[in-house]
Amino acid sequence: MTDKEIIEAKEARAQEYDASQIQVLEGLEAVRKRPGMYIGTTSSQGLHHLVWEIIDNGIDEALAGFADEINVTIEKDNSITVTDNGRGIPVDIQTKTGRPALETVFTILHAGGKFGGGGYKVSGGLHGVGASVVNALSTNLNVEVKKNGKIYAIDFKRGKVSHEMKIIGECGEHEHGTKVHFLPDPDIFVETTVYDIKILTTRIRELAFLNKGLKITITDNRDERPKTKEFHYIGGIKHYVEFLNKGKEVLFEEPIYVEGEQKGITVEVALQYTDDFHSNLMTFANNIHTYEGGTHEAGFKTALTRVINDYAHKSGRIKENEDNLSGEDVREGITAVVSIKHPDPQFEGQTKTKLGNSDARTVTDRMFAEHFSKFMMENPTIARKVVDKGLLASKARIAAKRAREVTRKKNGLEISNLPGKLADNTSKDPEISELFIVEGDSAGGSAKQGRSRLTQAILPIRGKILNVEKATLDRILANEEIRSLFTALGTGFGQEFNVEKANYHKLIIMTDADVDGAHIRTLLLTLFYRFMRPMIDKGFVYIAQPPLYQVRQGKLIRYIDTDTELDEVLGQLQPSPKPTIQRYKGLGEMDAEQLWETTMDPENRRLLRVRLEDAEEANGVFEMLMGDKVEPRREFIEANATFVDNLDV
Ligand code: TTJ
Repeated sequence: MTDKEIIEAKEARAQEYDASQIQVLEGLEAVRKRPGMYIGTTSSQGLHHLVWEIIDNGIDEALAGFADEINVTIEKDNSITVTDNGRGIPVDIQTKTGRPALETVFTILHAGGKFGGGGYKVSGGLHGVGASVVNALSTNLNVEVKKNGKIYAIDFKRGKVSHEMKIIGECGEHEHGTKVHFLPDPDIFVETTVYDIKILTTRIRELAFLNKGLKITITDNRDERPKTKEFHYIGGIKHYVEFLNKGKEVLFEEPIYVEGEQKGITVEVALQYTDDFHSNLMTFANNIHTYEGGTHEAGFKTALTRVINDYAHKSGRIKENEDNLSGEDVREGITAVVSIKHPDPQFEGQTKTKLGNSDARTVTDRMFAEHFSKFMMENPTIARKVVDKGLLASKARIAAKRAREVTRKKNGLEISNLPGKLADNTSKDPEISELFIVEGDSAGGSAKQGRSRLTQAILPIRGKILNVEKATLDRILANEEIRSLFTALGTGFGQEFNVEKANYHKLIIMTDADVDGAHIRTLLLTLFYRFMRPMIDKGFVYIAQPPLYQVRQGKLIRYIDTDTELDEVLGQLQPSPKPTIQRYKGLGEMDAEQLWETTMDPENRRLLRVRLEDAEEANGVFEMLMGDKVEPRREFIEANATFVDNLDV
């Protein structure tokens, strides 16, 4: 190279560097301008999303086989520290940018996980690329990397380097790992910057179940005496199934667990049967809960049905001229977790939680069928119980169908035949129509008087509704309250259920703010979870929030939700004249006008939208409270003495 060429090359590199720096700043500025595009929302959910983005990087390193422990800490100031014991993010200078890889990971959009070259075989499809996004949305972010016997550190403020990477100390020659500490920016997360230990713990436990052998700890340094909770499951999802079935009667003690790999796709399935009537199937792809199912779920279901039918035929439990068991039959009472890891997962559907890869269907089907049929052959006692359970379900299904046909003819479960207690609204437009399900006839009366007739329909229900977890289909269908609800809703029931036919796009549960109210709400949520799931998926289910107190001072009236707020307001109202306080023991104590003002008027009311996770949780709580076993129930009530009272969904 001539001198001239060398100078030209140098200039070109400098220009390239300038260009890439501008890109970096523009990239991270875009994240700060439209955080929703990168993390969905800036609500509490978005705040927690930051943690998942960072943890996912550690999990990728664990899945690649280089880390086996991740520690998560909520610091006193609601900043988060995540460490892993992996290889440590590379610190060498990249030729293209002239910057350390460690810097680039946190400043270039989409540079995560795959960190220039190498790359991971399997990585979280929704996450795992977001270290720079977290950086952009944090007032402070600090990283320490241990490798090569040295400790490297770099600091950022709102995404920009504030202290360049340097060596800050030495460590053992074979010590290695990454530590990331970040403080979410309150200018971005205006709603809240407070982390919820329950949300973090639940997902961390799930991640530990889904990645067997990986130890994940969580510590909350905001506590006076912080304790570290450790999640570490050698048996992975097998323990997840045991956890889900805690307190239930099981058909056989140890969950069936199968695992295999094909075409770079690993498949794990764990399952166990309980004496319940419904099925509890959870599927995951690359650690992401695929609520909407997809190809892996379809593959599993087909294989399950096929293998059980094959076995039933071979063992003579189903004769040649008899019908096969249906998919629903063989899934009755099942608790199963399907977890696959795919090199290139395609997520589809409304909430991007439906797996689309067609190879996931064939591989899941084949792997599971192969292992499961072998298991059935080797364990004839269990196999027979599984088949008999399916046969019983099939008989019940046929009986229920007959009962349904008869009932329908007799009573007409049709839209034209609206239940007597329903006070329907006048508009026929489902989009603006709301159905209030109201606890008790007296509150129902007030609601009917106070409502907006055009948009609000009222359906009073009396007392406790049926325990759908323990009832057979024909009993559920015979239940008056449940029939009224489905008839009013107009969706049909069971296999005929069609959410497109819903007469109301808001289904609002309105129960008392006490233990009984919470119980009825839980019962209703369980019913929706089991039999109207698409209504929840579409975000059509809500919970009304009646106030707890009314405080009146002369003409001034205030409605109040919590005891803390009551104290505050009373403090403000001193000294004269003495305010009168009314505690609402139930909705029935409010007159029509008060009920409208506080709980029904779209201008003033605060509705809580029920998410699938909430309903799922209510369902779990419910099973514990209503299930067969007494011991877990007592343990639960003791541990959650106040929980049921403010079951916060
Ligand atoms: C990449 O390929 C070469 C060796 O190091 C690999 C790597 O990046 N490892 C790595 C990254 N381990 N841990 C991380 C990591 C951990 C946390 C907690 C957060 C982030 C952003 C990365």
